[in-house]
Amino acid sequence: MTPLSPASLASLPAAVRRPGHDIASVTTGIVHFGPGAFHRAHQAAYVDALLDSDPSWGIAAVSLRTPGTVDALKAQGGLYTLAVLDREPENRIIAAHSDAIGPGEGARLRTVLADPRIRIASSTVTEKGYCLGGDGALDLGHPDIVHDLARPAEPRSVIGWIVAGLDDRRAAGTAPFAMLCCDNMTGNGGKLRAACATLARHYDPGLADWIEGEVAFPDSMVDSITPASDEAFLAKVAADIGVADRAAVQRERFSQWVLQPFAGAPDLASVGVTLTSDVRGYERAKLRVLNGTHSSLAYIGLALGHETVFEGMSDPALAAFITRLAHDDILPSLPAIQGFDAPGYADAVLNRYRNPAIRHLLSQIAWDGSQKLPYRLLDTIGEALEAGRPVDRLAAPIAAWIAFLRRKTAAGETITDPLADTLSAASGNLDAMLALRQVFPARVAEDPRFRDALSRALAAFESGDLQAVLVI
Ligand code: CS2
Repeated sequence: MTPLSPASLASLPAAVRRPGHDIASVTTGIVHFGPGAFHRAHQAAYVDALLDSDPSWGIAAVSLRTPGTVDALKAQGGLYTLAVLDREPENRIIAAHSDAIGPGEGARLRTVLADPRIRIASSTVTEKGYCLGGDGALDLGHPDIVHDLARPAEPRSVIGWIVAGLDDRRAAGTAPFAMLCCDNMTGNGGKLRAACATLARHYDPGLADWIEGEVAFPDSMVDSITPASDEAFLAKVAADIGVADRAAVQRERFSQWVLQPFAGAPDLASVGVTLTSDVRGYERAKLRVLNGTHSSLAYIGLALGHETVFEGMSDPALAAFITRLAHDDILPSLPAIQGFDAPGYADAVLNRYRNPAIRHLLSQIAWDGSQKLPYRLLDTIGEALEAGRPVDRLAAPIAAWIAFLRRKTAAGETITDPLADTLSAASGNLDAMLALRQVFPARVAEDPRFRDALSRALAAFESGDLQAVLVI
């Protein structure tokens, strides 16, 4: 089958939405680390629309370790299909990537990062990609950071690359690029700034000061449900559009990007980005309400034998539990934001899970629990304990996670998590789990109210009496 490319655009069915700009006129203004499905479905869709009015913001997609996406983007002239799965489905061709940099092209990346035309660098490398410890600060013992400290000119981590890129620009007297972290972490911009400054300080304190003082690291909240692209999905896209597309992505129609304003930014508001200095409130609401209930659905739903988010929400007892968790336990932990209807937001989020066109695997959401749960649930639990609110319901998904780790360990199955070996070894013993400070903050782990609630819920999961959990 012919691959999708600028040359094959003309042959696509009329219903396929084409780019609104001249692809050949686009130049690179953004370097993006981690061009996975989420980036291609979310940020790139905003940039694709932005290019219609300003072609100087094309994206260079960087993936130095895994070649798949970069190879596909190169072969397809940067084009791919965004399948919007909703009541009114749509196939839209995204043409936001003007360059792609893959394994073995580190020297070229260095040159691109130094180019003054690059005004933004951004990243979606998932929580674990930032090499942070349990306290949210750079983990100086992380093997990639140990490497980058020893050989800063040949970085391995994304932090090392950002610092090297900024170092070159400072040396050349070029203004820094703004660095946009687009991952699901509380205070993501501030965390990335601190991590970059920490690494830089180890070999050049002047650079560290410059990074802290001169480089913008806006906080952001990103949101759009984007299931991974599997072979069945790619085959459906090929059948729909009549050409092969190895970089196609799928998502719901809903998409939100809330970003702190920064100097030199393009007109992102014109393409639907919300620019506000109060990103924290949105970020916290999204992480706790959406990602918190998502992870809860994943671990409890898998224990109940469900496969997808839609299936989990079609189980009345589980859906009722998740609804109580959102309204009664998570919402009380959110600060009031002016004009923000928190209960309405929670209902809208839960409704998005009931989209029958989206097949979002619970097993995908269950990846990397050690990296996700601190932001998604443990912060909420810590605040509930401090305020004297009950934590019985909130402890249930954590117990479900531990039960999940035990099942995987017993079955000899792979746990997809950077701490897999540690988790596997500790999961059999609740005290050993609670002692993992990379995951459980002391204020949560050492509180008997949490420990009791957790061990009661875990006992229910172990005995298979899941109804006892779902009626909490
Ligand atoms: C999900 C997120 O995989 C996961 O852990 O919770 O990817 C979620 O779909 C997005 O954050 C939605 O914006």
